[in-house]
Amino acid sequence: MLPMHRSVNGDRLQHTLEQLAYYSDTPAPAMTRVLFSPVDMAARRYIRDLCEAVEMQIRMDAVGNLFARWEGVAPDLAAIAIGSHIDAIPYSGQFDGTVGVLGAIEAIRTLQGTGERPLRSIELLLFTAEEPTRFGIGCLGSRALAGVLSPAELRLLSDETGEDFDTVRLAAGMTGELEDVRLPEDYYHAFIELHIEQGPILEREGIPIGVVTAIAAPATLHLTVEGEGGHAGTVLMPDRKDALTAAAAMVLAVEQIAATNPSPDAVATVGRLQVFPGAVNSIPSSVQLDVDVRDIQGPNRDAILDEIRRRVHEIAEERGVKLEAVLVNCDPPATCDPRLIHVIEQAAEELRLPTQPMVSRAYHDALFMATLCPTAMVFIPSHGGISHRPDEYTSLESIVQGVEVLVGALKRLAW
Ligand code: HGY
Ligand code: MN
Ligand code: MN
Repeated sequence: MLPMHRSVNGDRLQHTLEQLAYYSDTPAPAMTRVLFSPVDMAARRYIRDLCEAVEMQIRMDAVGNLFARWEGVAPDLAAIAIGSHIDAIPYSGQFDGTVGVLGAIEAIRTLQGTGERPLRSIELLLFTAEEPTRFGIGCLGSRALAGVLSPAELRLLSDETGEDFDTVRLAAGMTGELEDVRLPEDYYHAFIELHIEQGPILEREGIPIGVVTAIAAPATLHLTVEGEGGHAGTVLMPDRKDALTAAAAMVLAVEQIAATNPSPDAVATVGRLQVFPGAVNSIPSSVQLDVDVRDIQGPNRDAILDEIRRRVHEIAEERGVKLEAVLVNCDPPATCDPRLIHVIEQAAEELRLPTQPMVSRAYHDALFMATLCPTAMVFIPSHGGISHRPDEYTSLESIVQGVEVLVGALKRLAW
């Protein structure tokens, strides 16, 4: 029996978005919320309080994934999972991830308002560290849930200060065994993630709802360039092995390889570069840089990665510097479940909301949840396609529409 429900409470949802935005290490509208930082811990506490206030059973696993369950009348049936992340890269926006977490809570509150309990439990998932900011790898929590990141690999992770993941998570109160994080394949019946598009298509086409069919394949290459340091005044140009000029040539090669690839979905970015010793009058002796490479087609992404690795080693050779290239992650793309896509399209149709099937060029926790259970994503428009910037914006109307579709999908899946 599908419960009739009142529509989503937009004011309440707006309030929770504004409250969550307070927890940032940079002044509004820029968001910075890095894994297990004090603002991240306070934001997690806020989400917990919201869930506890609406009779959801809460648990936290050893890596900090938060689970809030609204128990169904048949608790032994595999639950329907919904959710996203609340961590935010430095100087980013207020909507990436958060609309999927707060929208999920609002969807559950809306359904609770019908006075009817679902057959299947509905479980909110707040994934730990979707962003790679602190430990250099994205989707840390969903990888661990899906067994893509093993306890041994988790123990090898360390941040820029040299603190290892295990120490940091225990200090943050994330107790429990890393060996207990992985979920069995049949643990969830389905997973749906509501997320901003982070691209221009929906707004440009005037379509309120995107239904994701596939999620891009991300890879990250960590390069360490070792040259010879020295005095900026006394070492003459022919005698130099400058690590930074070599790294600069590598950065331009990365851009050139992706920009000239025939695939329009091929992208490659160097977003982080650290120079040592970093003195104005000292020739850089060492440079660390991270290369983010993606394409919707896995094989094409791999070909780009191979070309980049070949070219940067060539540049190192030409310039007489040493190069170490470490592949941090190289993930397959994900395909969303056709039946879930149909459920989302039906829910949108019932609301008379036009939909557009589309690929996601950003990665999401759904990329790894898709290895655990049937998975799909609902996109809502990003103004100007802007994301990972303080001026990231999605209207409350669009967010409410996304949550209404999520409610419609849950009515079809959990009852
Ligand atoms: O980088 C991404 O695609 C995601 O926003 N973390
Ligand atoms: Mn992001
Ligand atoms: Mn995100």
